[in-house]
Amino acid sequence: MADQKDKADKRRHRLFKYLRKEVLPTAFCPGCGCGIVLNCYAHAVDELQMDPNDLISVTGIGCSSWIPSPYFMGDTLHTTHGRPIPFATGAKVTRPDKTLVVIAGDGDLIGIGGNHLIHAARRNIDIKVFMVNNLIYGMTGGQLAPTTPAGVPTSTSPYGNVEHPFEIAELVAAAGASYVARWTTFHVFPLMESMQKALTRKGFAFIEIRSQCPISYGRRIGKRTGTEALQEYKETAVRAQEAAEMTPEELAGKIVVGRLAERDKSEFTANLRQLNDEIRKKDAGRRPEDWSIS
Ligand SMILES: Cc1ncc(C[n+]2csc(CCOP(=O)(O)OP(=O)(O)O)c2C)c(N)n1
Repeated sequence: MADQKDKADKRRHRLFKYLRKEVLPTAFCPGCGCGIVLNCYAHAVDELQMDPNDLISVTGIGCSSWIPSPYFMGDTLHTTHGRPIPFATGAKVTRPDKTLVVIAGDGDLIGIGGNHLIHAARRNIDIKVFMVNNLIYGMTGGQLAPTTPAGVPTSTSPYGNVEHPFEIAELVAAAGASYVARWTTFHVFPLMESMQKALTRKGFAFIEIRSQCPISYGRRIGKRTGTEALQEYKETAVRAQEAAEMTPEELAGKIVVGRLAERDKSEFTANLRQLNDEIRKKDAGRRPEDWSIS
């Protein structure tokens, strides 16, 4: 028993170095999934034995944006709502030696920031995006998001949502990302392994993490606790291989989890650097009056 406690203490102590202690405990609501995602991220970095100083974690605005900033210890950029991907792109272009990680919400990344997400996937920029999808705008009190399921009442659709939600992981895969997966906060070990894969794989990597928001979302669908959401994830998750054999009717109400895409393609910032080097070599010694685009 004492031995077990000792091991647990050591582990906790090891993971503490990834947290900004001066801002703990977190401000997340009871039952929120953001703490689970933070835990998985710290474990993923720890198990890879990455130096947190080699990481730049970037985020936007929202509850899930607090996972990297202020809670994760390391270099962080807390940017404006919807814009973490452009900031991360700039950082990657100027500091290709760093691993760029974006952690933000569905409102941030596919609501206001949707265009940045699909174009970063298309360009295959070497940044890792972990999107916490709680199906709502959590921080601002539960407004409709582009991920909110049809029929669900929200503060801006009190009689129920009349829109169709995005299937974001499938959208990002179709846009050309080199690695795409979906997990939930119930699937902590596969999620952590998937984060490790994303962190070590070159190119644009995207993980959609279905996560619970009992306060702004759960209570509107009669699920007021985090455990009810985890139970739902456990019961409705279907592995991608199994889902491939199922009909759309059988898949209704299910969450397809696992790896959804993996492909090799050239990476944007490397292509950009190579082109820059070639042009510099070619143009060495040319005077401004010699410039012409022909
Ligand atoms: C330009 C701009 N528009 C709107 C807002 C208000 N706002 C802050 S957070 C947020 C939504 C957050 O939702 P999400 O990204 O899903 O994160 P969550 O809080 O659910 O984790 C909005 C609309 C803002 N801060 N800036």
